[in-house]
Amino acid sequence: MRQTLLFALLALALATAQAHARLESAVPPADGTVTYSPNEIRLTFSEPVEPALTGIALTDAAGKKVATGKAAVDPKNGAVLVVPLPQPLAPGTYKVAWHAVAADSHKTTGTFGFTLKP
Ligand SMILES: [Cu+2]
Repeated sequence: MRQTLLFALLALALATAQAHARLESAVPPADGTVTYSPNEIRLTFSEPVEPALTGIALTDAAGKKVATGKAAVDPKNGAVLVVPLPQPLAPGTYKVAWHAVAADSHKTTGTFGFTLKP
């Protein structure tokens, strides 16, 4: 029954790998253009994320950090992180560098940009 054990281990390894929080979608959309200053940034992950260990750094085209409010998980969906933007953004290009920790404690990171062109 050695083969059964190997299959069980393989299935476990695959299940663990899939529990990483991948970014599935964002508002504003990754590499997209918006015509209004968003009042929040929403990131939808493939898995629920730990709010205390998940967040973003928002920078403008010059690489200057843009102030954001406290990131929180959407009460209706633990896989959605909501980051309020207390100040309206000036037109331009922005970069979102995100980091997320899923329930399995694995960390994932990524970046995407969006453009505000009113
Ligand atoms: Cu994981």
